[in-house]
Amino acid sequence: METAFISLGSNLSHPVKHILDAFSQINQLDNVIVSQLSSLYKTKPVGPQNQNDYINAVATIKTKLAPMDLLFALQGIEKEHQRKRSIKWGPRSLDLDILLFGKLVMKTRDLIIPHPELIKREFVLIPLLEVTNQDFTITKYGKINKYI
Ligand code: ROI
Repeated sequence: METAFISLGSNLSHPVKHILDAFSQINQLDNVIVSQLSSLYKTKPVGPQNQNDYINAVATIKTKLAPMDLLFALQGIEKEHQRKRSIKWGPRSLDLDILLFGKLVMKTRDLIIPHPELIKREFVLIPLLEVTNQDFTITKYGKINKYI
């Protein structure tokens, strides 16, 4: 069993519903247990500003799946939410990204772990800090630990 962190984002038609539905769909995947969901955060779009605010969250999961199988499973859930990958940095009904997967560091054409944008994006870092209780290590980028 590995512990992994998934980011969830949506800014189209009832984003809160997309996030909550995705959360229970992730929990229903074979060999995946969701152990925690962060608060839901309303965030300003990064990228083009002529789109709705986003709802973002992070889920902690325990899984026996290999990273690529987890990615395929998450892409299946995105498809069920009619995710269309047409406009770069455009609005999206549901975005699911693998942020961290145990201590794994990997880089293939389809999957990079840790997620390369992770440390640049507050809409990911803030919910991630919440579920990790502000005490975690981003493999490769070093430790962020509560000090006092
Ligand atoms: N901006 C915010 N606030 N939240 C997201 O989830 C998000 N996702 C994206 C882009 C378009 C980069 N901007 C975002 O993919």
